[in-house]
Formats: sequence, C-alpha cells, structure tokens
Amino acid sequence: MQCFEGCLNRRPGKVSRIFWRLVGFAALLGAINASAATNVVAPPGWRLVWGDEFNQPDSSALNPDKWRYDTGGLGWGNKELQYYTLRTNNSRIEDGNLAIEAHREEFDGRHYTSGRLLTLGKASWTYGRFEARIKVPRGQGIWPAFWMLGTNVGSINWPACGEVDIMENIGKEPGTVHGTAHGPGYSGTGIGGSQTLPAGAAFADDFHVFAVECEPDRITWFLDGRQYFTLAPESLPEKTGWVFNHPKFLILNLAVGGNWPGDPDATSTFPQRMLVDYVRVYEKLASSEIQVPPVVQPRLPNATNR
Ligand SMILES: [Ca+2]
Repeated sequence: MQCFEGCLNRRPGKVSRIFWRLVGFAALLGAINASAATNVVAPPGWRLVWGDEFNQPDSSALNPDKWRYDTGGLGWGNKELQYYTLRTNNSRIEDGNLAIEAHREEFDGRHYTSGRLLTLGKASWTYGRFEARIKVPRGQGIWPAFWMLGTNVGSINWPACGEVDIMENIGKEPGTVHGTAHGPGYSGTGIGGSQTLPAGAAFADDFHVFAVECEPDRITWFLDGRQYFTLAPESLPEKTGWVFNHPKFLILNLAVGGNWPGDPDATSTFPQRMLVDYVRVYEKLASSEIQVPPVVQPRLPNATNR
C-alpha cells in the first residue's frame, strides 16, 4: 500500500510496462471468472432475487451488506456449549465457500467457539425458494443448521414468529437430514420430515443442496432437488396456527452440544467445519412471465412430390 502512490508517479520502464500489462490481463481474467462464478441459472419458473456465492478471497470476513453475526454463549435456549464469535477463526471465506468452524478452546467461560450468521436487518422474504449447497461437519455433539425465523421474533417472540428449519443434521445421525417447522402448539420437536442417505453414507462426505419452497399456506422441503416433505395448515395440530405467511430471515450456524445432539464425547474431534458453497433465494415467476417455447410445425411433404 505504501508503494502505491510512488509506483503511479514513476514513469514505467520496459519491465514495469510488461508487469502492468500482465496485471491488467490478470484483472480481466479475474473479472471474467467472477462473472462466470455469479452466472447463476435459476430453476425453471423461478428468478434469483438474492444470493451469496462466497467467492471473495480466502480468509475474508463475510459480506457485511448481506450478513450480520449473532454472538454470545448462553446456550441459545438449547443448552448449547459454544460461544459464537464474529472472528474469522469461526466464520470466513475459504476456497469459494463460507466456512463456519467450531473450535475446542476456552472463550469467555465457554469451552467451544463457533459462528452464527443471519440476514436479519439485511434481507427478508415472505415467499420463495431458499436453497444452500452445504457440506456438513461430523462427530458426536456437532449440530449444523440452515434455517429461518420470522422477522417479528423481536416483537412477538418465539415460537409465534415461526421457525422453518431447512437443514439440520446431528452428529449421531450422520446420514439423516431433518426439515422441520416450529410454531405455537408445535414448538418443541416441531412438525417435519427427514431423509436418510442410502448405504450408510454420511452428509459430511460431500456437498448436498438443501432447499424449501415457501408459498401461501404451504412449505415444501427438498434434498438435492427431490421433494421429501410438505406442510400445510390442515396438517397442524388442532387449535394451532400457521405462522409462516410473513417475512422471514435466513440463519446459518454450527452449534456444539445441546439438548438434541447431546454433548461431544471422546470420539469428537475439533476443529469441525461446515462449508457453504452458496445461499440463493428465488422468487416464483408469475404465469405471465413464464415463456413457453413456440410450437414448431412439422414440415409436411409437398403434395406435388407424392
Ligand atoms: Ca461458492
């Protein structure tokens, strides 16, 4: 940085001219690569309205225009063990992914640290398709999640705000993903579905795409493009309410321990890392916006040729 002004004021020699041409060429290549990396093709019938591809340089902090951090270590209502920090030790860009990393370390009275990111105050949506490509970490007591809460959580509290869990995985069920909704009268375990990988495979082995589609009075969960659960008001317990037709924000976090997964044990190893290749939000196209390809009439043989 200190050289920058001086470099500009010097008349460039031959080597320097070649250097700056190379820099310019590299910048052009970088621009082409960045453009290609963000050239997201929306699923048929949807339009991309928000996303993060996490393609900043390695070790960068998250884009502050898109994400904020939750910090603290008071158990988060589940007797979780981690202290969430905003340090790049716990949340940073790595190789085109968001890496949320849980460490076993002493921090403000807690024995683990990790990260929790949210779009509250940055972006929220009532309906749409919400998807992320994630490689989860593994081990007893490890609890990665991709989920949503109603933006009214601060005024009417949980569970009246509604909670939609797009992906939850706990270390003791390495091959199972849970998709769940929580609301008043179905707050504890919630209502949802799950999907288990075949042949003993673990979600930590590879990236998978986790998604929900939120529509008026309907939420549908997908794993790798395949639907596995749908919830509508008629499926709720009697005298409970549908609390999902209002704006929601996204959350990505990696918890350690807690009521559901249980605590880490002697088999658990740290650090553990949740990798998120992208988060994308799509808006459903109106039927008038969906272009139907023109019908091509088959060429009929000319009658005179018969
Ligand atoms: Ca990426």
